[in-house]
Order: sequence, then C-alpha cells, then structure tokens
Amino acid sequence: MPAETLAEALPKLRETYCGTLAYEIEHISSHEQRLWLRAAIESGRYRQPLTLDEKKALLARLSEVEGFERYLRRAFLGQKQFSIEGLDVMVPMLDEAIELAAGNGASHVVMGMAHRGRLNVLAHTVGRQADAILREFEGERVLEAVATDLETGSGDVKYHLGAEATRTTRSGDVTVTLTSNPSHLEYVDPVVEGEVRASQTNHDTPEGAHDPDLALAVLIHGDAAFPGQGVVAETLNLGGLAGYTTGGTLHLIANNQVGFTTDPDEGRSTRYSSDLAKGFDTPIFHVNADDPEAAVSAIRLAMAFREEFHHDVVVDLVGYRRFGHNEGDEPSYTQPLMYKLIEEHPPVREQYAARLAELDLVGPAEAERLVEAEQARLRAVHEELKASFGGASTRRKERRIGRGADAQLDTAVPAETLLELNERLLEVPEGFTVHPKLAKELERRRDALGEEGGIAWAQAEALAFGTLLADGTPVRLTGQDTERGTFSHRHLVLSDYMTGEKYAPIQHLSTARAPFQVHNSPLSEAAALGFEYGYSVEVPRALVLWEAQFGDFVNSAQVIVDQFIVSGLSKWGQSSRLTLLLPHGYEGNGPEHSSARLERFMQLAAQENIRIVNASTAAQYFHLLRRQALHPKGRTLVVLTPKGLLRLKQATSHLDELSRGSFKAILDDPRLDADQKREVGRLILCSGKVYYDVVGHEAAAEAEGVAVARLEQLYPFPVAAYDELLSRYPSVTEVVWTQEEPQNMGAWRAVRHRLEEGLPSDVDLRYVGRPWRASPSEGYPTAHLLEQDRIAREALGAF
Ligand SMILES: Cc1ncc(C[n+]2csc(CCOP(=O)(O)OP(=O)(O)O)c2C)c(N)n1
Ligand SMILES: [Mg+2]
Repeated sequence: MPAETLAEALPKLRETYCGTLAYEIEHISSHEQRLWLRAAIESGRYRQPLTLDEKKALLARLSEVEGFERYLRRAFLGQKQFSIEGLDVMVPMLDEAIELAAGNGASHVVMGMAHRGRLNVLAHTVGRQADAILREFEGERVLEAVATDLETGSGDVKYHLGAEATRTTRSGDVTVTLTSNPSHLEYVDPVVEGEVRASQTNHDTPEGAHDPDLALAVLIHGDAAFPGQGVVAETLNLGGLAGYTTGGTLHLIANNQVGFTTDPDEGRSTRYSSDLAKGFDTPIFHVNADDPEAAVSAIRLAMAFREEFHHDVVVDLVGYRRFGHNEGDEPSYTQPLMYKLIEEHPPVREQYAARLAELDLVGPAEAERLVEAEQARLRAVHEELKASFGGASTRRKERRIGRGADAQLDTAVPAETLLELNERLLEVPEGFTVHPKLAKELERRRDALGEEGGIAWAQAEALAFGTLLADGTPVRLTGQDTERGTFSHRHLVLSDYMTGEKYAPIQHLSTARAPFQVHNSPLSEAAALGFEYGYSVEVPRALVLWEAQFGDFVNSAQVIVDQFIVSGLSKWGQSSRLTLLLPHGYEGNGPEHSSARLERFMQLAAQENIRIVNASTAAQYFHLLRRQALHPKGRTLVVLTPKGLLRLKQATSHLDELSRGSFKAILDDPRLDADQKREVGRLILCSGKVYYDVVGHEAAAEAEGVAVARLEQLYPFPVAAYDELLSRYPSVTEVVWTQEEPQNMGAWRAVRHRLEEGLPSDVDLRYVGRPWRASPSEGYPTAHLLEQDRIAREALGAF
C-alpha cells in the first residue's frame, strides 16, 4: 500500500535515503534508468539483510583483511605497505562483485587500482600466494637484488605488480586479473578497459562478436585522483562508445577523505569526489565503509544496474585512512583533528564483531580467534619461506627480455592473391552509392596493380590488412578520423552518398578468418592509446594500431608511452604488439603539425623494447605491417607515417614489390648501379620524407659522386645492413646524416654513435639539418621552403 501522507511516508524515506547508503540518480537523463533505480532502491530488494551464514562469512573475511595488515606491519616495521585499513570492506565488496559477475556469465574480471590496499587485494581478491608477497617484502632486506644485464628486466616495487589467478565461484571458475600499473595514478584505467574489451571479443571469426557479459572491468580510484586526473574523464567518455564500451565498468572510489596530505577542499571544486561521473549519466552510490552490510548491498545494486543497462556505475566508499600516506608518515602533522578521531575509532571488523556478538552469532573470543588465525597462517608461511633462503636463485626468468626483434620474415604475398583481394576491397553491395569523386579515386586502385604501378600508401595498407585477416590475424585500427583518414587517403569505411549508411568492404572479405575492427576514436590521446595498449596485451596475436591525428599529439599520451609501452616489459614482463602510426614530416604546416617527436622514442628505445621505423615507400609499409603482425616477438612498433608522401608518385609501389621481397631496414640509392657506387665520395644517409626533398632537388642531377640512402628502421639499428651498405661504397670520404628536424630533435643524436662505429677512421661523419631549436619548425611556409632548400643543397654539397 503506498503511503497517503508525508507523515506516513517519512519513516520509510528516512530509512531508505538517510542511512549509511545514499544514492545520486536524479541527474541521469534516461527516464527508464531513473525509474528502474528508484524502484530498485525503494523496494529494498538489494538491501535484504544478509543471512546468518553470510554475516559470519563477512566477519571472517574482515578478520582476514585485518589480520593480514597487522601481520605485515609487525613483521616488516617501517616498510611501505599502503594499508587498506579504514576501507577494509573493499575486499568483501570485490568478492561480491566477482560472484555476481560470474553468475551473469563472466569468466574474467580485470581490476585496476593504485597502491592503497593493493597487497590485501592481491592476497585476498586475486588469491596471490602469501609466500610470494612475503618474499617481495623480504627481498628488500635480505635477498640478493635482481642483477640487471642486457637480458634481464629491472622489475618494479611490489605494490605496482600485477597478478592473475583463477578463482572458484558458485557459478564456476573465473580468471581474476589485477593489472600491473605505474605510480601515475589512474593511467591504468583505460588499459584495463582495453584488456576487458579484448576479453569480451571473439577473435576467431570474422564477425568478432562482442559480448559484454563475458568480462567485467573494476576500477578502484582514489578520492583525490578521481576528480584530479584528466585520464579519468577520458576513460569515462569511452564507456558508451561502440568501439570501446565494455558494457559498464564498476567504479569504486576508495574514499579515505584525504589525498596524501591534501584535504578535499584543496583537491576538488566539486562537493563529492564522484561528481565528475554525473556528467556521464552514471548512478552514484555513497556508502559508509563502517557498515559492511550496506557496502555489500551497494555492490548488489550496482551489479544489477550494470547487468540491466550495461552502463558504468560508481560506488563511493567513504571511510578513512588509519595511517599516514604510507606507514612511515606522521599524518597528524597535517590532519591533527582527523587523526585524533581516527585513533579512537574502532576498526570495522571490531565494530561488526560487536554487532554479531549482540546477535549472539559470534562471541568475542571466537572473533579474536579469527584475526589470530590469519596471522598464524602468515607466520607459518613466513617461517617456511625464511628457512628456504640461501637455496635456489630467486632470479625471475619470466622477465627476460630476449633478443631477435629484427628477424627477417617472409612477408611477400602472391600476386594473384593480391589482385583478387584488391577487387574484393573495391566491392560495395547492390544499390550502394559511393561518393562520385571518391569512386574515381578508388577506381585508380584497380589500375595501380597493373603495369604502370602506382600503389599508394593507403592501398598498400588495406592489402596488408586483408592478407593478414586471411592468415587469421585479428586487426584493430583506431584513431581520430581514422576510418576516412586525417588526410582523406584511407577510406576504409565508405558512406553511401544517398543515405549516409556506412559500409566497409574489408569487413566483408570471404577469405577473412579473423575480425577487422576500425573505429574513429574520441578526441583523446591518453585514454585512446592506453585502451589499445591494454587490448594488445590481452590479444598478443592481433595487429592493434593506434593512429595519431598528427604525430605531435602523441605527447598527450606520454604517460602511456613512458610508463607502459616502453618499460612494461622490463618492469612487469608484459609485452605488447601495439603499432603507433604517427604522421611526421616537415611540409610547412607549422611547429605543431611537423614532428612526431621522434627524438623521444629514440631516447626511450633500449634492450629492443620497441621498433621505430620511418618507411618511405608503400611497399615498405606493406611489408612492415605484415612483419609486425607475424613477428615471433611481440614488440610495440612506432611508425612515422607520411602526409604528402601518401600520394607522392615516387613513393608508390609496383605489385611485384609486394609479391616479392620483404621489409628492408636500409634502402640503398636506386639511381646508381654497382659501378657508379664504387665511385661515390659522399654518401648521404637520411630517413623518411626528406629523401624525396634531396633527390628531387634541382641540384641533385648535377651532384656528382653523391649517393642517397635511407635508414628506414631507426631502432633497433640495423648494424649488418649498415655495414653492407658501406661495403658498396669503397671510395666514400664522408657520410652526411641529413634530417629535416632540428639538431636537438629527430634521430641524429641517437644514431650518431651507431653511424660512427661502422665507419673507417678516415671517413668523416657530418650533420646537415635544422640547427638547435626550441620549437620543432618554422611557423611560416616561406621560411620552411627556404630551410628545406638549404638542407637539400648543403647535403648535396651544392651552394
Ligand atoms: C599522476 C600522479 N601524480 C602524483 C602522484 C603522487 N601521489 C601518490 S598517492 C597521492 C595521493 C592520492 O590520493 P588519493 O587519490 O585520495 O588516494 P589515497 O592515497 O588517499 O588512497 C599522490 C599525490 C602519483 N602517484 N601520480
Ligand atoms: Mg584518498
């Protein structure tokens, strides 16, 4: 019976809305979702009291959580553990989320979180063996440090390491993954989303069906980091996009009402830490971490909402931080009043034990025994571990980086296969009208496979993708305006001129044995790149490509590059076959559209962690993509992609260059025969587009005894190919490294020693390029033309 008066309704409303669990749902724009939530909340169906057994199990779990923290603190006094205490209930909440996800068909739960409470989550939620965690602690004290040599990764602190284990639930086994993450808060968020999306996708059929019930993303945020780090907003923005959705992420804000030493009113302009999520139509449940039953109810409601609407949901778990930012910190220096309160505040386990004692469910002695049991268990494991020291080496084999990033692979594809594929790539369904201007351009792709040649960049790329799909390699390509291509060159997805309907011929190849995904990304770099990194880690056999609008914009995602892409293998033994396509080249468009900041990637390259290539012909790009997909060693490939070269006649290729050969790390001068090379005195070595500026310069024809070779692969430096190149030029007296980037940028400073090492002592090595500059290029097109002209002349020795 609905209440008739306010007086009748008030007690019920108070009970529902004014307790330890509060709801923010009225900002949601979907009427249906609001109605559903109101009914779910007011019916109380997700706030049913726990059964007696559930209550006992909850106390036992809280006792394990507390016992774990207590033991570590005592055994390793002063070591950082970033204790969970104050938010202990997070562990039973995660238990519940995993159970419910499994009940709804999930076989994989991927979690991302920072330092706080991580060891407890590793031990209890993921089920990492206690001895492994204790070993990490002991490692700081007594174990021989892991030596670093060329073949070994350098590891990471224990509260960044990820783990994966199988957990048994009432609905079957679930793989639980805690993703490795760097210190940079929140940057793991998009990585987790990418991993989950990959886990939800079927890569064994061309359809690539996506089922969001197969895996769940759980992101645990800090209350200061959630509103502060922009990557959170970028990640939330991915949640509803067809190419990125994971069917609703469970967000848990581990809200201890402080960030390091910073109070909330210094850390955000909003009332609640969670307010950012309101703009994404996300329901928010605030729950008091001292009421474990309410916290479990919040998860039940959140998971039911996710199941119903496949939408993100936020649980703001409001508690405290019993200790300082870490265990060595004195928190009362900066929050004296808060810490007086915390000191007197009993832990949630103690409070809950008292509640169960009142119900005569668990007596005080039994409650104490539960905490003691966990500590005793850890003590026993610890003793055993200590007794084993001095035995076998603790070197971690799985972090070995290994060599061989430069393997020569057969990437050629028979001409008949390419001809057939090319036809299929030009096919559209009956009644589909291609834009008339575009139809003509596409028609030229048919001729390009003929005698005359003329296979341009985009066509070579589509052919590489199509052949890989036939081999069973899944391909995923994303980036800003990538479906058409920033430079209107790709056109993988066509729009019907009459209806606007989309159609991608490459997704309808009868030869395909794996899916092809292509999506325009939102206007983000950090989350967009982080997502693809996560995707590529989860499906190592896939060719996953992220394209920047212009190469410069990759620096918005610098954290993902530094903390995950280049160092993930060394820190965590985590490799990625990701490919970055970064438009690069000096064409007079100003400082921001010229440089992909090659120098940064060159500086970050070591131990064969990545590959860096500036390919200068369509055929090279074709072989490069195929090599990247088929390479036995999965590594990130950074490709400096062209702009003007996309259509430049000289950069196009013939069919036989695709049906024969392979990617070449160095391209020798095609204008000279062997005899002419023997007479060359000046060897110009350059990379990428500047090659065409030099050989196309009016002075090139008159430059006698000059050869121009291209270093296509900048890292790993092709030592053997360089030696071979030099051996063809016995009369050389000077090698001129020529680049269009300033001297403090580009490849020069990273390849200089490599070039020198290969040269006889009587051969000079010189630099020609822009001088040292604070900004990558000139702002004025005419200034640019003068500079390009000077560089080409100087390289050719023509003044
Ligand atoms: C991007 C980034 N900036 C700064 C830091 C340094 N830092 C580590 S923890 C922390 C406070 C985080 O506060 P909060 O998000 O509330 O999490 P808590 O530590 O309270 O659990 C800061 C500033 C960091 N790790 N990452
Ligand atoms: Mg905090």
